[in-house]
Amino acid sequence: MNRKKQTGLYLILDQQYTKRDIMLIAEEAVEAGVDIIQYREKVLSKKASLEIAKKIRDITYKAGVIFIINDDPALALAVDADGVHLGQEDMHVNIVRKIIGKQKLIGLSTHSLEEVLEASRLDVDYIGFGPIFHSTTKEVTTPHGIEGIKKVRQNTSVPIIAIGGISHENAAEVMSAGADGVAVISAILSANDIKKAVMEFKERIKKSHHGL
Ligand code: TZP
Ligand code: MG
Repeated sequence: MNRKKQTGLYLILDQQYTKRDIMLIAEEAVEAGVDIIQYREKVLSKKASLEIAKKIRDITYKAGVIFIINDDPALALAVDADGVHLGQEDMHVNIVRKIIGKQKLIGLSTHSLEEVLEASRLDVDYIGFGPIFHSTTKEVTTPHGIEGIKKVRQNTSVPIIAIGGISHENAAEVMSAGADGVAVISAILSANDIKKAVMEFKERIKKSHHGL
């Protein structure tokens, strides 16, 4: 399952953003057809996050859903996740590649065309690009908008996962502008019905010109 194509709906699970158990959210999201799940943990101990990561690995593995660990190559190896997601302030891609090997995915967050160009020269499997719109989850400066995605698309052949304020209403437009996937936090974590929210995203993505 490693290094398979990173496209579609990318859900970021971070317990900080919901009162509900993220393992239960993972189960529902997987049942509803999410394509990629990232586990992001900035509070818990390594020991506690290992237990959660193991469970989400189990849930995603059975369903063939790509599982990415945020910013922790050791944890990714420990649970045999499909890859690691890195921010600009995290360990360098080349070092992480040495640690996790050739078979696993590396994603890198970018926030400007310059960072996208830099990332495109590295051994990354996808880039996160954003914020596209204003986000209530993360304080953002100036969002790049649809025009920003188009510009980035013209300048890289690396798969682009768009992030920041992605909703049911704008997901298709984001994909049609050239994104390969959309990364979502609040539009799914704050939904009353997780399955319904995931399925609605999948429908909208399918209807985009990108035609997944
Ligand atoms: N990076 C740029 S915006 C953002 C991150 C992690 C938050 C995205 O969350 P939401 O709730 O989908 O806008
Ligand atoms: Mg990080």
